[in-house]
Amino acid sequence: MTTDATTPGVDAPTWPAEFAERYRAAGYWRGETFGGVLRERAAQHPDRIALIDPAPTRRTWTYRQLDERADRLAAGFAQRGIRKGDRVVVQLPNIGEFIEVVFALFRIGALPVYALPAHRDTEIAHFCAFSEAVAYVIPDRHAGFDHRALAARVRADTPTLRHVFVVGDDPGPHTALADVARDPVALTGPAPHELAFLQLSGGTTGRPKLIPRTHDDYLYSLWGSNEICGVDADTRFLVALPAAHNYPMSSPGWLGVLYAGGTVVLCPAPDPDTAFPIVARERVTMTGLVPPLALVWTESAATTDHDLTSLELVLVGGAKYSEVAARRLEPALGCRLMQVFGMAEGLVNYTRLDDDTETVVTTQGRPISPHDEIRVVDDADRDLPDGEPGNLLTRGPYTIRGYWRAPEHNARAFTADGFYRTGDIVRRTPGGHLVVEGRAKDQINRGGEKIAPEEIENIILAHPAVHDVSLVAVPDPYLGERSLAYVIPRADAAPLTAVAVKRFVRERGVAAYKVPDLVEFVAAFPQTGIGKVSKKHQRSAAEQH
Ligand code: OOB
Repeated sequence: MTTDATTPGVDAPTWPAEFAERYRAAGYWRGETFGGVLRERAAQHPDRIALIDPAPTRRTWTYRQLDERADRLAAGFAQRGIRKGDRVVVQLPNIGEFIEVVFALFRIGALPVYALPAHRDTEIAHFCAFSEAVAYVIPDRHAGFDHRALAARVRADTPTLRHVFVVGDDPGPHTALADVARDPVALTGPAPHELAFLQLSGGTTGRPKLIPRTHDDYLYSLWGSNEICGVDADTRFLVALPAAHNYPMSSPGWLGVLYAGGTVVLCPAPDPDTAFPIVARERVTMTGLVPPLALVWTESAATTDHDLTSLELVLVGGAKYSEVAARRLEPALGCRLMQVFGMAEGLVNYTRLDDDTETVVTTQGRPISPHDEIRVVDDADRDLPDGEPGNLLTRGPYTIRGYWRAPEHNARAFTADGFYRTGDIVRRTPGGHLVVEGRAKDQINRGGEKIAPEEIENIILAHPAVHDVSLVAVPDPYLGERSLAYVIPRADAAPLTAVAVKRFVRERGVAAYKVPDLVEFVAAFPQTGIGKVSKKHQRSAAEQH
């Protein structure tokens, strides 16, 4: 057997053999690959529509066309030297090429690293350098930003990066993706137990971690989600959130819908003005939203002229959805609500279609799999009785056993027997549903977008007029949370303004959602008993905002 970067256990811990055998014996790991699944669906129903990209001019792909396109792009990538195990950072918005590119990479066994469209120099340079990426795929421009210039900067600093592929009319100094496709060639491809891609973690540390997912484990999370959500060949799923995020990818997401032979409808932006006409025109049956979007969809539905009657199910997750808001969704949108509480590391919980309304509006669901092991523990890892809030630990057939190339972090983020420390505080109801009560990890959840305070604190600390900084969450009626930077200025430096701090972060090149929403200058930080900054005190002080 050959060993390369796709082999589990090489760059990150993997499931011990006895667990892998158990998951195979239970029928969860079916021995399929993403490339193989698309090939099968194309053989089963070649002319069914797999993908619709409605903007700016409507384009469609049948299963046969998507399959052929993946083959031709894979041949072109392979001809340019992209091999099994190579990492390729993919930063594309919700456009058809995103799906084509990742299936082409799956066919080769090259690993997509999913960057979000909002990521900028700091994040992209890190993903490319840390993953030793050989290629980076971008749009020419998106949302007013020139990705070609960013790519040129990152390429100059990243010796491994040999190719930049550009979707759009003008590739600049890079290669047009449109010129890559070739006549198909025979490719060995990956085995089902091997890595399929690297997903991003929301993160709590200075740098986002990479999450290694295998074909076997991720495909199980897809068909497991499909069974729970009732996804089948008639499902028309709207990808409203960024397609690169784990939630719209797999809960049940565009990958789940393609697995089931349904139709994926891409949405360029998730606001009602953009999404509602597409829902109406394409007869969308299902979508997944974060709570702030669910709020605006619920409000806008009351006055819209667009016909939303095709909607059967809306999933809401990524951040805590308030009970009050949850109660309003079904009557407003005329469809079923399902809450989803998941994480890119694995574990996904759903309320069920046959749950009563109280359960759907007051809980965040229960795990996909009977083999998802759930522990709710105190700070000394002692199990707590049902009903008591505690730290959620989990282990199972689609939850990773370790991050990619992060042994020190893994020692903290996982127990010795392989449970992932989610950092979430939950309570379990007598019916086995989980209720998210809070968070122990140092993270800000800004309407589903995760911010690792340390990452932004490190940037602000580099400002010459800053002595110290602490980033905390402030409650927000719309987003759930926003970020507040408490800054201690240097006594000997010129006076600093909030605007200057925000501009400094923005100019370092990070995703806009990570720029502090609020900045407050203070003389000192509250301390814990052992002299560390007390974020708990800062958070409760911040609640006054
Ligand atoms: C999803 O994935 P990530 O990796 O961006 O974030 C995971 C974290 C969880 O650990 C939890 O802190 C929070 O997001 N979260 C929720 C939640 N869903 C996620 N907190 C409260 N209520 C919820 N319903 O966000 C994600 C991945 C797959 C499916 C859905 C969401």
